[in-house]
Amino acid sequence: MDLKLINSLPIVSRPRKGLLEKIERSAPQLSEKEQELIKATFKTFDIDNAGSIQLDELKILLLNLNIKVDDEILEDYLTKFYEVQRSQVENIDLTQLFDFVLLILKNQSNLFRKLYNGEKNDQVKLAEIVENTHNDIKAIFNAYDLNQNGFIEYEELRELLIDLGHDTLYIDQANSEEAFEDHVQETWFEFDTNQDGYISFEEFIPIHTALIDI
Ligand SMILES: [Ca+2]
Ligand SMILES: [Ca+2]
Repeated sequence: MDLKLINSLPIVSRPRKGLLEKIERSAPQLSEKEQELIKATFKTFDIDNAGSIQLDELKILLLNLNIKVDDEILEDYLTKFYEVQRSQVENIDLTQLFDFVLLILKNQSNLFRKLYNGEKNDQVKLAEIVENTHNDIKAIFNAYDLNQNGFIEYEELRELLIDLGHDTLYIDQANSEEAFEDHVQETWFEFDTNQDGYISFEEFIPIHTALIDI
């Protein structure tokens, strides 16, 4: 693409921050499905029915929940957990385990949490995920790559923005149906940086920072 063409492209501002800030982060809580799963897994580890399991079993237990956490990251979570518990416990009961899993899940973006809870579709494989942010973004990317061609197209981006609640937000704010469509278009032009009609994974990463993980 030559410079002249680039200069003739519309200058698109970032989505207005003030509006985005109005999208409330829902208070993270474990869904019933998550609680049931954790409870069942906890029971299989609590062999003597003591109502608690040893912390050194935690990593394997988490793996059973399809939550893959690096040793180093697990240490960080444990440190945080001890701070909340105000002691360095050796055993963990079910309530504490709920808190611990929630602590991990809280570090995921809201959209990711929706996907995790199967609200969107089953394309997100839990095991791929909690490991790190990159996988988290990849999982969201894959979930919205509805036709699975390795790119996000216009309609797929629109779908993502709807799931983020931007349709209601923009329509209410401007009291016009078109406001949301304008927003989709602006977002599209801003993030399809090489203007090839597709948003690649590399182009998608800034979307995550700007829109999703807020
Ligand atoms: Ca696609
Ligand atoms: Ca592109």
